[in-house]
Amino acid sequence: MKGWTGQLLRINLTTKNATPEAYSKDFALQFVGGRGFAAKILWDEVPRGTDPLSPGNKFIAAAGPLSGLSMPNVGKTVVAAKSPLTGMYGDGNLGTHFGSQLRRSGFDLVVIEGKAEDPCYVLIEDSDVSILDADYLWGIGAFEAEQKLEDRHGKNIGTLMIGQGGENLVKYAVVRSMMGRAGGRPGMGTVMGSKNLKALVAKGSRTPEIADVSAFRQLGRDGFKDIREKPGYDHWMTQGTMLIHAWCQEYSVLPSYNFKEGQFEHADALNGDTMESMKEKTRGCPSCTMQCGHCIKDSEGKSAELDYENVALLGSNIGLRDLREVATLNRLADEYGLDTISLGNTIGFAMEASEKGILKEKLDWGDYQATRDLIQEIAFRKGPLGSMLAEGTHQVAKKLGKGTMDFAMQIKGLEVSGYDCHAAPGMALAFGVCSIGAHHKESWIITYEVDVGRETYDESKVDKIIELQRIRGGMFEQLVSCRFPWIEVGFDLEWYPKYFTAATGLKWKLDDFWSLADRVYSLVRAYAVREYNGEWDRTMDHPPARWFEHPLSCGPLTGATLDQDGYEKMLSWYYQKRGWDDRGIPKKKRLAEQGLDWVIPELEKVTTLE
Ligand code: PTT
Ligand code: SF4
Repeated sequence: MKGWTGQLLRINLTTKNATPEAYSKDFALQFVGGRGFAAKILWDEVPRGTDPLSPGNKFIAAAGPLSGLSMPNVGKTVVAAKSPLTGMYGDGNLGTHFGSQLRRSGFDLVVIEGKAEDPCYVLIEDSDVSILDADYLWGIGAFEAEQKLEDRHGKNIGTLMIGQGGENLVKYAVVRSMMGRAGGRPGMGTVMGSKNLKALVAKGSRTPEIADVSAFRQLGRDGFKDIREKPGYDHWMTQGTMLIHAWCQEYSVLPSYNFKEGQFEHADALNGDTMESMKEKTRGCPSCTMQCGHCIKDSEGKSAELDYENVALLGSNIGLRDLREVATLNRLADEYGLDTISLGNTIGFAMEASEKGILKEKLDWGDYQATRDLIQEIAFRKGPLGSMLAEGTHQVAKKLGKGTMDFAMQIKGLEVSGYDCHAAPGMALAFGVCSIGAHHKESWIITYEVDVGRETYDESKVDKIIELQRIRGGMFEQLVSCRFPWIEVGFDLEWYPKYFTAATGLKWKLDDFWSLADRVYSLVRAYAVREYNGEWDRTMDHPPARWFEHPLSCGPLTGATLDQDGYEKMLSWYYQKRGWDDRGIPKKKRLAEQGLDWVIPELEKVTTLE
């Protein structure tokens, strides 16, 4: 098998055993890498009802068949586990040398099981695996921990680590790497923390074997050149994801005041131009010519990286108007390893609950110092408020009651990313049916929707959502390659089957990747249905009540809300096109067509299938 190493590394932290395992060719062909590998293993090996924070959960870091090869933007790794935030399959995709160093050690993925008795970290050096004492790392932030690991194991290592948020089991703790990369929104860092696992380090010396070395080398060179010559490339390099900020304000989708509004009166102070005027450097993932991490000096004089999502959720969504202060909050989230999107949502929710007198603590919109303190309280679970907010908005709203669920901006437990949908039914549906909760990563339909007409509830929008899910939530997550070359500068999708063929020798077309994506979508959905244990229905795919019931009160779209009937109509189309029943559960026939008949007996233990 060329392209893949054909090996996974299984590490049990309870027994301290590390075992290399050959995986089958069928596993490689059916699931390819990244999300596909992780979903299949979690389905097979983490039994229904497993507590996500128990030793029975598994933490997986998975590369793909292109990881570590000389081509654009493959310096990423998928981290996955059963999520403590949603109770379903969860994952994220972050920039790191870890995946390529793991492959250079001879493995495509690592599966961590059990729980260490004391804080530890794992060092993988080719086939040598050590479980080491993490006493000197536990309790410190992700930046410092990374520095210490580099001091000890050298500069060119691949690392995945957690901050104090993961250690203290904040439910939305992420995995960190490279002094600025973060991934695994649905609590993948929390799962590491629950295993007393501070970090994973890999350094390898082998070169992954591929089918056609010279063709790959040429394609790699051509790909980098093509990206740099794209007409949008120079523009992208000025602000990266922050380019979208001004657009979001213009079209009333910029989350403001816990998604009450889609415009912010101080948006100019937070937008990409402001960021650009303060920019001190750029950084990003390995093997990337599009470095999108733009850093400014924060309000405490330290360097902090800004992305659109971070600025939207820790800026306008909590009523904060100073970009350097936003940058400080962003840096703290990075240091503690907390997901900025869930954090900004949770704080915005708490501010609104405080405004309404439901929370007794006083927490005003835009109060920087109170927010700064609160982030620390959340990371360390200090005090009743910090500890409560560490659970995420869904759990907090359940606890508080009094109608707070209506403005808890989450779907299936995962907080909504930075696009207000009062007047964007397509984007609302994209959040609603995203396989891991309300994330924009799978189907970012918002710019398309604004172009074609945001007031319509059309079947064509549903088709677009599925098309984007196949590309973004599918091919890029299985190949573990950054989607930005394609979506941001127009790098043609046809490059990817070419890279895949040169690596593996398999002559796949884009359609083969779409079938793969559909298979993994059905599997991840089946996983969710299984874990809901018979309680699953279509309301799980509903966005927060706020977008239906509380109209925008400012800007050109004042009065806008979503229409419930229109939404249901689109949701039904989505289910029909996916081959799922009207509860959103995959039908037997579709599962069988997708080669997933083996999930049927397990699903039938919790529900009836059509
Ligand atoms: C992603 C989510 C995003 S999506 C952002 S900003 W974005 C937030 N970034 C955080 C951060 O930073 N620090 C922190 N403590 N928490 C953060 N939470 C948020 O996490 C990221 C880029 C970005 S920047 C995006 S869109 C793209 N995402 C990709 C993806 O999901 N798949 C893929 N194949 N390619 C992608 N390319 C882009 O990568 P999650 P990164 Mg991230 C500081 O993983 O869990 O999906 O969360 O990986 O290396 O930081 O790159 O406007
Ligand atoms: Fe990483 Fe950004 Fe480059 Fe993608 S474009 S690989 S997220 S630095």
